[in-house]
Order: sequence, then structure tokens, then C-alpha cells
Amino acid sequence: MSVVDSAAPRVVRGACPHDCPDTCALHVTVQGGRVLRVQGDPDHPPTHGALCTKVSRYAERLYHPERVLTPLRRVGAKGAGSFEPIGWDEALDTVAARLKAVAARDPQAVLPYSYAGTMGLVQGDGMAARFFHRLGASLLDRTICSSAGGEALAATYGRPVGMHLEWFAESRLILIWGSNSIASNLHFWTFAQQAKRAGARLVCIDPRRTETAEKCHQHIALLPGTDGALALALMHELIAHDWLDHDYLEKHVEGWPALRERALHWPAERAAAVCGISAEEVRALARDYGTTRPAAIRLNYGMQRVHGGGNAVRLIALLPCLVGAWRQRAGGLLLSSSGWFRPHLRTAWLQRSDLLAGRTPRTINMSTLGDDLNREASAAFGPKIEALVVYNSNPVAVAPESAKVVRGFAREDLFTVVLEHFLTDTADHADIVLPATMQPEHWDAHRAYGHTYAMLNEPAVAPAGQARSNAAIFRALAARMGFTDECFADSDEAMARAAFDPEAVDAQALAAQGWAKLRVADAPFAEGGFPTPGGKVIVDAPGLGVPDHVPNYESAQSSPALAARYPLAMISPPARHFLNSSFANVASLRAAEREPLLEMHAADAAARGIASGDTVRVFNDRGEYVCKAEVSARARPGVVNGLGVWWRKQGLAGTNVNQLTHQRLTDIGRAPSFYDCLVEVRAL
Ligand SMILES: Nc1nc2c(c(=O)[nH]1)N[C@H]1C(S)=C(S)[C@@H](COP(=O)(O)OP(=O)(O)OC[C@H]3O[C@@H](n4cnc5c(=O)[nH]c(N)nc54)[C@H](O)[C@@H]3O)O[C@H]1N2
Ligand SMILES: Nc1nc2c(c(=O)[nH]1)N[C@H]1C(S)=C(S)[C@@H](COP(=O)(O)OP(=O)(O)OC[C@H]3O[C@@H](n4cnc5c(=O)[nH]c(N)nc54)[C@H](O)[C@@H]3O)O[C@H]1N2
Ligand SMILES: [Mo]
Repeated sequence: MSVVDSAAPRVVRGACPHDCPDTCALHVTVQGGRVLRVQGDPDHPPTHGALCTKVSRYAERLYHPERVLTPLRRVGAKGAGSFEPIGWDEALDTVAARLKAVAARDPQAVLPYSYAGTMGLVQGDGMAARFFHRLGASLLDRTICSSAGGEALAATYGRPVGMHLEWFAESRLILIWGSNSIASNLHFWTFAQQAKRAGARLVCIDPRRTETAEKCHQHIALLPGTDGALALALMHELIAHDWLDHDYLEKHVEGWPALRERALHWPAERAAAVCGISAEEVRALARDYGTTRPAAIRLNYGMQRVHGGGNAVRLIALLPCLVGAWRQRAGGLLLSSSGWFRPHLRTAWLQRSDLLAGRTPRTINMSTLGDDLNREASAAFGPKIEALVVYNSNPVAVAPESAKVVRGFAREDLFTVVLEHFLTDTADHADIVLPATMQPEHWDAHRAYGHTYAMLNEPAVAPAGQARSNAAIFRALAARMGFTDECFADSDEAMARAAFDPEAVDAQALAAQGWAKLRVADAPFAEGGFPTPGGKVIVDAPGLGVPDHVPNYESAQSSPALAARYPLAMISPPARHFLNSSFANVASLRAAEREPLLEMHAADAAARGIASGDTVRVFNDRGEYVCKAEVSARARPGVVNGLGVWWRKQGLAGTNVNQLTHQRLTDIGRAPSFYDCLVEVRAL
């Protein structure tokens, strides 16, 4: 990598690497080898020159005094966070020697664990995937975020595809469903506001009265995990009033009669009782949706983190097909646009699964890490996990049922390597920490899941301290392991520049301006043509049947005995100034979030003698979390909101919300059901 250092400020084009639907185009201003500012590209339509608070302060994260700048070796107990600096040679030799020893017994005893700390195609699962495929390590099922919704969309539309972000500006009705857009999808919110100014009606469907819900015309505060029931009742009303596009249903939907039959069992009153809302709210929403064009749904992943999340997404994804909303470019639904990229990514080349050379390693679900780290070898499980290599993730903070995760990470016989920027809860448990570069210091290429532009990120400055890119680290480890395959010589830049299929993505535009729009029709499903085998939307999906409402694992209705002991439903959605657990250590952003809080409705707080500012114990059979209570109109009765994800070590008793969540998986996609969780709260 060559980074020109000059006296005059210059602007380098980048892409925001974080796990967010917006994937912004960045202008990084550099002078004298330092990043002065990070701004949004005014010409990139989704970014339109604006950045969120977090990323506009990127220099604060880049030049953070606690950044890890050298390789480290643990000198204290696991979890204590005591380390001493060591050189790269010693660090890489130590890691290679341990991985070789474990792999000599069984390479599947090595588990790579990663998620979307960076969404980059190179620093994510590019060189790392090549390394672990060549080694024959366990495969990781990446389920922690979106697989319930993603697989549900694929079962319905063929792939996770949806509307273009930009056309929401022309919608007349927007349902913002399970999304706090102002916090976590800010650039969508700009288009929604344009629509609002032009007279569109905005309805927010969310148990929490978020900053987004406050700014919509209507807020429907349903109970967590009841979205499928609401969708079925909306269908019931659409059928009863004949607000259906019969032509669209006939031509482009396979299996409508079976869905119609199911929906007829869901009158508004039944759904209202399940959802904890009024039947009139259901009817009014159906009337709006059945009679307004164009009508768009911005669905987000918040609503699929419950037992029935997959079925609920399938049902909601069918709504635009009932009313023919797809006929217009400002109608339809957007949960993810990632499926538009999939055929145009050179995944086989980037990740080289052919290096498995006929081996079929077992797959470990990242969402059950707590259980799996504590499992002994068995015929069903395979070898015990002996070595763990974590990059782009902070599982000790973000994975469900933390007590078990921590117990696993504390195992003395486990060898743990963590590639990180900071000493997170996870890095504290490492045997070896390796310092990784940040986005302004390395090459990468990015797809998006909330818009349809391919992106390129150029390094703006040299790596801080001794930091190396993830790809460079895995390249060096490959050499130490004796992997001589040519693909381990590919540079970060070469991989970034060749990540997309040049037929589909304009490589010149990408190189010149840092982004290029995919060629996707404005109204892609106006005439059907879904990416399913028959081109039609699928109701009765193979192996899944006709979608239905699936109740929560934990709720007053589905588990009354448990609810008698733990009567409050807890959701733990993202905090606006953090990104999952990233940024929780950036002083100005942490100040904006104040401290770990639990929002409670006044009635629930009064019943427990709790006032705002009281220290409370939030608990269930899995553990306890101590934080401050905030009596707040953001919480509905019966539901408490524990905004996440704070680092455990920032918590009053060294835990966070995931001490309370469980490892039971969603109906589709093997994902965690973080927001399907009963608790009780007591003042301390
Ligand atoms: N600032 C910020 N931005 C982020 C993130 C962050 O942590 N902070 N996280 C990023 C990530 S990883 C992702 S996956 C994306 C999307 O992440 P999402 O989790 O979709 O993010 P939000 O839209 O903030 O939150 C979802 C909303 O769903 C609501 N909700 C919870 N349970 C239910 C339910 O059962 N039904 C309904 N209808 N609503 C429910 C919550 O109250 C919340 O307001 O956002 C990304 N953007
Ligand atoms: N209770 C509860 N738990 C949740 C959620 C929730 O809503 N509630 N949300 C869930 C969701 S949607 C998600 S996506 C997961 C997110 O889980 P993770 O993907 O683990 O996300 P982060 O917590 O942001 O941790 C990412 C880490 O990667 C590091 N990182 C960033 N870039 C790089 C890089 O280039 N190289 C290396 N080596 N490291 C890098 C960052 O410093 C950070 O510590 O959490 C889930 N957990
Ligand atoms: Mo996520």
C-alpha cells in the first residue's frame, strides 16, 4: 500500500464499513498523514452528503488513546484484560504453532468466529475465508443478525431483494415496521421525510415509542413478536373489503388460495388481542394500506429477533403482493437489497471454498456459541473446540446468554486469538490480541443491504502503530502455516478492485467516484419476475408450508407459568450512538447515551416502587443485569427496553442485556431470538 503524504489537505474516497443498511460514501480529508475529517459524499444519492453522528466523528475512534497498536500476549487471568506487548514475529509464530498442533489432531477443532465489524468483502471474509478453508476449520453459520428475515425473504421472493431506497421519497404511505430509522437507517429517514413533506402518511409499527415513532403520523405499539398476527389480520381486512389486486395475485403469486384461507381465521379482534392493540388500529391500518398508492413498507430486522421472526417476515412480504403495490417504483417493500448484489459478487474467488478440497467440515452456529464452547467431543458434535480465532466481532458482549459465552471463553484449555482495534470484552479473554487496521487505513470493497450501489474504499492514511489489515494478518499466518497456494499472495488492493463482476458493476465509475449503481429496474416486480424458479412469489414454500403466526417462546400467552414469575417482556434494540457494541468506548458517543438504562412504563415502574434514576436489578433464570431505570413514555405497559449493546465491563455489575437473553433459535434461519425474553425488575 502506498499512501502519499503531502502538505496540502486532500480528499480520499471511502466507504463506511459498519453493519448498517446505509453503507455511506465517505470523503476522508487527510493532511500530513492524519485524518482531519470524515464527511459524506454529496454526490452519492443514498448518502447525499450527510453522515450519522458516529461516523462523522470517526477520527475520534481512529485516534482513540486506548487503541491496540501492537500484538499483545495475555499475562493475567482470562477476562482480566492484562497483556504485554510482543513483536509480530513472536505473535504469528505462537498462533501458527498452536493452530498447527490443534489442526494436526483435527482442523475442525479450530473455530473462526466473525461477523460484521467491517462489512468489507476483503477484510470481512476474503483472505480469512481462504485461510480457514485451506486449514479445514469448522465453518461458521452467520446467523446472529438477519438470517431469519433473509431466509424468509428468499423463501418468498427467491432472494433478499426489495425496493430502491430513493423511491421511498415518492411513496404516499410508508409503513416503518420494526425499524427505528432515525437511529439505525438515517438515510432512509431522509427519503421518508421528503415523502412526508409531499403529503405521505407515515405509520410506525414498533413496541417502543422510538424517536422515529414520535415523528410518524401514527404509532402502533404492538407487543414484541406479534407482527405475524397483525399481518394476517391486515390480510383479513383486505379480503373482506376487496382491496385486492386480483390480476397481480392471479399472475404473480403462487398459492394465494391457501393464504386467503388462513387469513380468514384472523379477524381484527383476534389479532388485536394477540398484539395488545385495538381492533380499530388494525382496521384503520388495513384501510390505509388497501386504499393508498403508492404504498411502501420499510421492514427492518428488529421484528425478526423472536421465535416466529421468519414467518412474520414471510407474511409481511406477501402484503405488497395482495394489493399490487409492486406495480409502482415507490411501492413494495425493502428489508434487504443484498440479494441484488449476490449474483455480481465474485464470492467463489474471494473466499475460495474450493480450498476445502473435498472436505466437509462441520458447521457451528454462531448464535449458540455459549453452548458450543462448553461442549465435549461427541459423535454428533465432533471435536471439542480447542482454538478460537475471532475477528470483526465482539461475541462476549453481543452473543445471547452471556453467562455461558463467558464460561466458554474462560476455559483454560481454549486457545483464543482476537484481531481487534480495542480491548473489548472478547479481547480481554484472548491469549493473543492482534492489532487490526481501521477503514481509513486499508483497501476494501462493499456491497450494501439498504441500497443498490457497489462501493470501493481506498486507504487514506498509513496504519496506526503496528496495525495490519485482517487480510494482511491472514496472509502472514498462511505463510507461517506453510500454505503456498497462489491466492495467498493476492494483495488487499487487488482483491478490492476485483470483488465485483465487471459485467454488472461499472469498474471505471467505481474507481473514479468510489461507487457504482447496480443495474436493477426501477420497479423490479411491476410485472412479477421474482427471482424464484417460476418467477412468482411463493406462499407455500418447500419445507416451510403456508406462513402462520408463531408465538414467542416467552410471553404471557405462550408460557403463562414463566410469565407469572417474569411478567415483563424485554427488548434490547440498538442505541442510536453505538453500532451494536462498536463505539461504546468512544467518549463523546458514550456521553450521548449516558449509561446503561432500562426504559419502563410508568405503571410498571409504580407497581414495583421504581423511580427514574433508581438502580435496578433486571433478572430471569439465566442471570441478572444491573442498570439505571428510566420511567419513560418510550416503553409500553408490559414491555421494558434495555438499549444495547454496552460492553459488559461498562455495566454496573459487569454484565449487559445479553446476560438475560437465551439461545433458542428462530423458526427460520437458525437465528437468535434476542427480543423474545421475559424478565422481572426490582429496585436495588
Ligand atoms: N445507530 C445504530 N445503527 C445501527 C445499529 C446500531 O446498533 N446502532 N445496528 C445495525 C444493525 S447490526 C442492523 S441489523 C440494522 C438493523 O437493525 P434493527 O435491529 O432493525 O435496528 P432498529 O431499526 O434500530 O431497531 C429495530 C426496532 O424494532 C423494534 N422491535 C423490537 N421488537 C419488535 C417486534 O417484535 N416487532 C416490531 N414491529 N418491532 C420490534 C425495536 O423497538 C426497534 O425500534 O441497523 C444497523 N444500524
Ligand atoms: N441483546 C442484543 N444483542 C444483539 C443485538 C441486539 O439488538 N440486542 N444485535 C445483534 C446484531 S443485529 C448483530 S449484527 C450483532 C453484532 O455483533 P458484532 O458483529 O460482533 O458487532 P460489534 O459488537 O459492533 O463488534 C464488532 C467488532 O469488530 C471490530 N472491528 C471492526 N472493524 C474491524 C476490522 O477491520 N478488523 C478487525 N479485526 N476488527 C474490526 C470492532 O472494533 C468491534 O469490536 O449483535 C447482535 N447482538
Ligand atoms: Mo445486525
